[in-house]
Amino acid sequence: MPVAEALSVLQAVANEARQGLSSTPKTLSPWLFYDEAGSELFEQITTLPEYYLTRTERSILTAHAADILEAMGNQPITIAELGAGTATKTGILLRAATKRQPELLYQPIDVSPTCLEEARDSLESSIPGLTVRPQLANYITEPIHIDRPAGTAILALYIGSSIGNFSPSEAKAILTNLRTQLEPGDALLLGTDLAPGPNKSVNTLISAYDDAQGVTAAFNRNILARLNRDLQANFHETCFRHEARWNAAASRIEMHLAARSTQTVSIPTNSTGPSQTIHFAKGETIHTENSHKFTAAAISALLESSGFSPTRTFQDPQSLFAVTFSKA
Ligand code: AVJ
Repeated sequence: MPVAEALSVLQAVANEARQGLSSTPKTLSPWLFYDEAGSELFEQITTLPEYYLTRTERSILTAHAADILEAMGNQPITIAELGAGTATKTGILLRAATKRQPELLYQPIDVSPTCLEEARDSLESSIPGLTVRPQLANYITEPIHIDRPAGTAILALYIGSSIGNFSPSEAKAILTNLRTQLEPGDALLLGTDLAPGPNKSVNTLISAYDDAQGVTAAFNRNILARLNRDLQANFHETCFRHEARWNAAASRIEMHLAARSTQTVSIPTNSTGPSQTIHFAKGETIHTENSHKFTAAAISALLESSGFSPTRTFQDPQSLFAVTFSKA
């Protein structure tokens, strides 16, 4: 049975486009990247030589899956995941958990129905004892609900540096919202990309978001293609240049799409609302993404301010990425 996409997704796309493109500076929300084409481009990004995040987090999870599950104690667990995507890295933890208990419920929560279907199909067919119950939801705009099978503790996952997309106050709101579903004995595993340091240059960061093959540029421009597809807008994607900038003051990579020349774009009247005309000056940008990079102190402060008690942090030897285990 396919995971049904609500009609309201189209309305949400339209609302974002109308609001973000009439703001100064112009913005579009990064969740708009993840339609079918964008989700595929993101999967490609995760295999790029410059994009160290995914493979580094995978190596941390592989090295420490047993430690993480041991930190949950002896009670059987259920695993829930915010922003699960295709959940390829999650398989490491799911497999390790099914070795400790015969049956495991996994609840991936995501805005992409195609990713959720792929996750369910590939995980259920490869991990005996696993039941996948996908939830198509936007955990930013909707309250979260996690099912708790009788007698289980919840291990909530928010990995992949997804939290990096949000401002500090939004990040706190997401974790506080998640915390309402958790009780003593439950835990959160948070994956964060780390700020530049002795073994990590700003250049390493910028290259991760501006790869030589141009996959990230295509991913960024796909947001315009999506508005063309979903709302019949008429963006000329190639008239916008991909830009990745390091904003040191905010400790974040920013992605922008810069108009190569003056542009006028229209979104016609359609079922989602009235027509809109958008003007771009030469060089004007649409800010499409923030990807925050954390220090160890910033991770602890965020978790503590959201009602969690961080107890262990796992890192790769180069301190590129961190996975933090916190008790509820
Ligand atoms: C999926 C939000 C973790 O910020 O690194 C990858 C998205 N953007 N390349 C990130 C992304 C450009 C990614 N996250």
